[in-house]
Amino acid sequence: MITNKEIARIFDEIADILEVKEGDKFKIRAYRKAARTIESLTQDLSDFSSVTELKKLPSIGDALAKKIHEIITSGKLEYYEELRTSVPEGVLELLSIPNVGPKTVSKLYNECNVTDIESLELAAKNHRLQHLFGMGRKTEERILKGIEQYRRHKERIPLGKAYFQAKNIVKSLENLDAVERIAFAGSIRRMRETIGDIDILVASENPSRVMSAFKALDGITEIIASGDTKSSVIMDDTQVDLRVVRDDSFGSALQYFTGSQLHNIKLRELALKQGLKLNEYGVFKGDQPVAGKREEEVYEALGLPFIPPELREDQGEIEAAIEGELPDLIELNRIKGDLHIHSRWSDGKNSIEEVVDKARSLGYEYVAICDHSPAIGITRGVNEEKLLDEIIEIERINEDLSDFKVLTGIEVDIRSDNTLDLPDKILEKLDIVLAAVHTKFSQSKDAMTRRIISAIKNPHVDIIAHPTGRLIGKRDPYDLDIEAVLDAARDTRTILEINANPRRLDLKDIHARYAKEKGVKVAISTDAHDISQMELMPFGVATARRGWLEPEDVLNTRSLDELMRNLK
Ligand code: DGT
Ligand code: CA
Ligand code: CA
Repeated sequence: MITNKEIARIFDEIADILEVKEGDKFKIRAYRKAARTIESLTQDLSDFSSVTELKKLPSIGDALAKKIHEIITSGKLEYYEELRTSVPEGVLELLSIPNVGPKTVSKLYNECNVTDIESLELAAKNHRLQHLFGMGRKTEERILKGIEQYRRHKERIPLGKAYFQAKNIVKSLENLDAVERIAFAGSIRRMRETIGDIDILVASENPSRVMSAFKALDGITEIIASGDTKSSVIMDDTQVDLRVVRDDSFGSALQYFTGSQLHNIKLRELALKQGLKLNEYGVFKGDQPVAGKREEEVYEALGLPFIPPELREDQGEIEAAIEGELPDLIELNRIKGDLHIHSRWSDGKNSIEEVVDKARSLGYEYVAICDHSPAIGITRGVNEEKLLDEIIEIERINEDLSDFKVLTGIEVDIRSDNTLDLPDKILEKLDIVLAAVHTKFSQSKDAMTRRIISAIKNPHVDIIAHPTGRLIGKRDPYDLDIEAVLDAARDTRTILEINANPRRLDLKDIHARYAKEKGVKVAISTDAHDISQMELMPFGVATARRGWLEPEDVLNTRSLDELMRNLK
């Protein structure tokens, strides 16, 4: 069934296109007016059975009534489909840029050969808009700003950024008297690597109090929707949705709004099969609620164990829950040490002593100092001579430590000619060797796969760090035959890293799961260049959980002795 809102959007888009094409002013106005009428209607247009009935609506004449009738009976509008093909898609996309209206787009398209966002950006940067039709420098700047804003909103936000933002929002609201419970929902609770918008759920008997506190938070630049129980705002370029429910349905609302949508669909089907109804208000047998207050109850009512949010992607978790075969997921408190940390000996900010203090405060039993080798071009990569000094320094530090151990290590560069940046005779002196690619990311898939496998086959390399080299939202992973890499890792007992930095999360969740299936172990490490980054471990653990990993799949859940036995 097509909604009024969708019909209104089609009419608005028709008006936009006509405007770009410098069409008839009256016609354009008629479509806009009709769109507004439709939006404010209380009845569904799809309930209107005839053109005559539709014509009775204000600002809907014969032609528009016929078009609405066509949409509700056939699901589409031929005139609109045709019109859309008459203007390049890139031109229509220009209409989504803030500060750029249909009139401007019309001028840009008809007089400046602007056909998409890229050509508009170029024209504005080269100041071609000013002299072409008298736009001021200010207008050009406004357009460039609009483009930037549009691109930002189109992109999904890296988990790392959204997570800390959401934490701050929760912190600002959780102490209000009106707030009984508060939690993340949506993709941020599932810890997806990127987030479309932040969803937060509150239990309260006083929703209006919660809403006004929410809308008064610092950093809000726009209020998109403001209702009694749901509001949406833009805060620091990110959309934040806040919903308020009663405490007795908080569990079912949390289940519902955590998603994913696909997980929920499957769960609802399962409920129906059992003669139950499942929605955001609870689980019902007939009209009788059987669960709702706690999320665990919702799963319990369906005869299932609790399914951790990180698994809720409809990737077999409901089937596994039915069979009693859910994994016993790894948890942060099982991590006994961080195996990839940079110190001041290369490009890290802190001394090894500071790293040790931080590691102990996190409850760890060991850390590995793995500074960079010289090749990657940073000014302070450690060469052979420096590395020998660093080993001596670490030995000295270990002498003063009782229940803690600093492992000597390196993050040796894998050069594009498949050789390592340091000779075997020094690598063999170290407790742990990480190898990683830092240059020439554009090699062919074959070449890159060979390059990484050659490092995997080195008898001293224990771990491949950030195996696919991606930077989320910034740099794509290099082309790699992940299957061949996993096979080589399994055959040589080489471990693959899950880099916990939320900019990397590399291996990513599905690759981690694939690694487990192939019998390859992972190490979850922060790659900290500053001791504060050692706190990013939870993002790596979340990625491992999304990959269905259990404590035994992860190297650094091992005690020091066991760890040493697992290294080459
Ligand atoms: P995102 O924001 O794109 O990263 O992904 P989510 O999963 O946070 O999606 P969002 O914010 O649109 O909605 C939050 C949850 O609400 C979603 O995971 C499942 C639930 N939900 C239930 N029914 C629907 C529905 O009809 N549409 C959508 N979009 N979400 C629904
Ligand atoms: Ca969301
Ligand atoms: Ca949302």
